[in-house]
Amino acid sequence: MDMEQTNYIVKGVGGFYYVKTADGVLECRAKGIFRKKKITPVAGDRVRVETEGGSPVVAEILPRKNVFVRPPIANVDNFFIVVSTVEPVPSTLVTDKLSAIAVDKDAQPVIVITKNDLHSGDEFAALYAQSGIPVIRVNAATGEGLDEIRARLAGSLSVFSGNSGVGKSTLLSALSPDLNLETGEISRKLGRGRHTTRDVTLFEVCGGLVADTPGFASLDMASAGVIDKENLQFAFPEIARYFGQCRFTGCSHIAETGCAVKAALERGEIGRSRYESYTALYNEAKEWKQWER
Ligand SMILES: Nc1nc2c(ncn2[C@@H]2O[C@H](COP(=O)(O)OP(=O)(O)OP(=O)(O)O)[C@@H](O)[C@H]2O)c(=O)[nH]1
Ligand SMILES: [Mg+2]
Ligand SMILES: [Zn+2]
Repeated sequence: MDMEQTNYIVKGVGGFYYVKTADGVLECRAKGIFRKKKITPVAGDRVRVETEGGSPVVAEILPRKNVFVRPPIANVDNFFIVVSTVEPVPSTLVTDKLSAIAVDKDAQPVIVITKNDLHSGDEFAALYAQSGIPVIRVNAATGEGLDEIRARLAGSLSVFSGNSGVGKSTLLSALSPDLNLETGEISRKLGRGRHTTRDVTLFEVCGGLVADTPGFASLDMASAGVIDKENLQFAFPEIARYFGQCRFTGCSHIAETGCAVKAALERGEIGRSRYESYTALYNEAKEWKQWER
């Protein structure tokens, strides 16, 4: 990512794209060609801007490193999965699916556990001890964990994803107090309900770009994307480690004999909940393939 030289979309709302340029943020429409090709520009896209009838328009999207459906964002380096110890309680399946999608798209997943002041996040963190996925416990009040996150933000594009109410906006405000983001408490006073962050928006934070995103309900997870069943094993770093060691080539690591992954599971080298998520996502991918045919 080069924040100095490239124009990038900060936010897209209602057919308008806000593009950060050397001359400030421009409000742009997109050229009709995108709709014809069914390409939607998203936050994080690096773009070329032209003037059409006196107004700036997004004329071209530069090649993407990756693009996510949920949340909609492109060119992601760090995919932070924010979970809270309580209210809402974390789901291992949702967390594992998001992290697998991140790995599959060549982004670095990082799990962040908030609300450690209300309940210890140690138990949830322990599930990832062998996963190879970094876990950071934060406490916005004491500042614990914030520096570890800041160190990952510099020079890259990061996104905070996770359920509504886990504290993504609160965390971003703690990292960069002058942002003044809307969080749950404030909106409750205004009687607007819990879904406080409405759009994916990029902010310049700690020498990088960070996207705050609207939280999702766990039910939305089906639309987050599906990883091909053949590729799924590579999206779980602790499973990928055993690739090529099973008796059968093309082993699904579900029911075959001589499976190195199942042996590692029995030895305790792979977390039980992680393996359960793998099998759930494998079955999902299998059904999805049938749908497609
Ligand atoms: N006790 C405690 N409360 C927290 C912490 N982090 C966030 N909260 C509270 O949790 C509520 C939701 O926080 P938000 O930051 O708005 O959550 P969000 O993930 O941005 O939610 P959406 O924008 O709806 O996706 C607010 O009332 C916060 O004050 C924490 O570490 N400890
Ligand atoms: Mg928010
Ligand atoms: Zn196997």
